[in-house]
Amino acid sequence: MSGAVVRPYGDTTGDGMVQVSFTLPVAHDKRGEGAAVQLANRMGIDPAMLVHAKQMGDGFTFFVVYGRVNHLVDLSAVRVLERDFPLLSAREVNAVVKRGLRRKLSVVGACIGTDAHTVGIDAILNVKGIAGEKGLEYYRELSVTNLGAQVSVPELVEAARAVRADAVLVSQVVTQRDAHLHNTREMSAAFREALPAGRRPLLIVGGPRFDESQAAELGVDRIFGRGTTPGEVASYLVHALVGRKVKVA
Ligand code: B12
Repeated sequence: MSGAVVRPYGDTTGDGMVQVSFTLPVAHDKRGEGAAVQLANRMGIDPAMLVHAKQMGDGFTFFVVYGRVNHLVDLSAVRVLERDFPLLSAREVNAVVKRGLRRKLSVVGACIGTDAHTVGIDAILNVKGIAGEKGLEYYRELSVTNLGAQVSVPELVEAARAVRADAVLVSQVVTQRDAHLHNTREMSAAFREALPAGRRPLLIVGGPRFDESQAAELGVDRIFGRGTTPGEVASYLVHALVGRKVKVA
């Protein structure tokens, strides 16, 4: 890559063109369209072209705006959480668990609070998996309990105790009023209260709108975001729970 500074691309390299979409609480008329352009200008998009507008119901309009920004991104100043554990095959994961734990590694998963979006946690846990990878149920040395949707925190703690969970995997997809953050904090506090440090399971949350760098702040061990695959999760599990003690063959 040439240079550490980049700018967006639309028609010609480096022209700064971006496209954004948003909804305003306005009717779809000339004034509403003007409001959308003004908002885009204030976001640093100038000139801003309104390319799509559609009324979403009484007094709400969805807009798409295309235009130029002058902002640059300094790639050397971008901070992200890189994967800091090796990606293992299912066979390697099974071998590490078998040698390191000498019993099955127990995992409990759930969507907590009022969240009923189970597709994400099912993609990680169910045999069918996602993106060509089988889910954790496929791993011979993992024992998976999937509690499904709308599980309360006390129910989750109880289930984790009952199966002596090594890890608890929680999914949070709904982010309205920061529900995913509140629920995660409630869950981690409940585990801290219910179990002493040495007996507490590894706490993992996942969902498309989490910031992966917020784990410590939310009281969990790891956060997984958009596009996570079961293999990444299984590899992390053995890294965090067994891998440090046992070398992969
Ligand atoms: C399918 C769907 C539904 C289905 C859910 C069915 C089911 N059994 O899951 C139904 C129709 C029931 C539904 C209902 C609702 N939904 Co809905 N839904 C969606 C939709 C279209 C897709 C979500 C999905 O399945 N993604 C596919 C999976 C594979 O992706 P994923 O969840 O991100 O999971 C991956 C990663 O995030 C990660 N991951 C996720 N969880 C975990 C957990 C762990 C431990 C790990 C390691 C990784 C991990 O790994 C996964 C695989 O890569 C989204 C919009 C969208 N396009 O995303 C809206 C969306 C999530 N829904 C939304 C809303 C608002 C609702 C409702 C409130 C609507 C209503 N007014 O009734 C209800 C709420 C119901 C409830 N009580 O939760 C909003 C949420 C907005 C917000 N900011 O919170 C969205 C974003 C739509 C929107 N743009 O408005 N929904």
